[in-house]
Amino acid sequence: MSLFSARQHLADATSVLVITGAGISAESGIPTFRGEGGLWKGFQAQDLATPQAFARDPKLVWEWYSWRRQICNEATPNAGHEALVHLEGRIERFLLTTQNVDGLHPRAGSRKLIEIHGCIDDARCTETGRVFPVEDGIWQDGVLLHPDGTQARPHILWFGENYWDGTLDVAHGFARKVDVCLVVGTSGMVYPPAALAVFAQRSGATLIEVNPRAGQVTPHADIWLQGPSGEVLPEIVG
Ligand code: BV8
Repeated sequence: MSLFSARQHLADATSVLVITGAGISAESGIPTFRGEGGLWKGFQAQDLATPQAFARDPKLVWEWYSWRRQICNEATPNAGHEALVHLEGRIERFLLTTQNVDGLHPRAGSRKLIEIHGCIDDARCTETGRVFPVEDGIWQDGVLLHPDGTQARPHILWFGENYWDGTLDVAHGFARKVDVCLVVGTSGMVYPPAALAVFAQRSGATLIEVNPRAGQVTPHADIWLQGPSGEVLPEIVG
């Protein structure tokens, strides 16, 4: 019943907001943050994904991101990523807001996309704020420098950092008027993005969640499709 109902809502929708988290990339072999074998296992978020951690030990933080970047670059988009590209192609007003930094959505072909936490393939000059591809940087003693020799950091939004202009505010504005908000593969632990789905629902959207396990969004979902996104999304996108 839920699959049919979700498929019908998406078939009738003229505006859809999709919010994804690490779970959509699990079937591509990229560990999630908080699941078994997750990225945080053995590490603590506050030890690595914060400005304080980078100031304390930039080499360790670069090492962690280099290890993750290799995993991401070796992974390929799965049927869930591809289903969202198909959905984008047939919905008049569409926006995909991802918390993921793995680059799999753009590689799958998603274009109406905001990577609110940045992308693991990008770095940012700490002096000028210029964003550039990590591959164009210069590695020196385990830390990356901008081609002009100035220090750089991963272009990733860390805990305790405010969202950049044009990311969460754009997603929030879009969420004010959507027929469907589709939440895929997120525990809903991270704020403010976690509040986006409920905001969309309160503004009139039908809230559909795709996740094999219940999380913070599930109690609010109008429809909870309990399964892996690589299997469920192709079923409901039609
Ligand atoms: C901010 C980049 C204003 C880094 C990330 C106390 C209480 C509440 C909130 C706070 C608090 N203290 C501080 C805060 C705010 C804080 C926050 O939310 N902390 C939480 C964790 C307690 N947020 C911030 O700091 C944000 N900024 O608030 O600005 C401000 C300014 C100054 C001071 C204060 C506030 C910035 C947060 C951004 C952090 N950066 N990513 C990196 O990637 O290295 S967040 C990080 O978590 C990832 O981006 C990740 O995507 C995100 C969310 O995690 P999920 O994607 O949901 O991943 P997770 O493993 O948790 O879940 C995976 C899900 O997939 C599970 O549900 C699982 O069941 C499911 N799944 C598994 N397999 C599948 C599947 N689903 C479908 N199919 C499958 N096959």
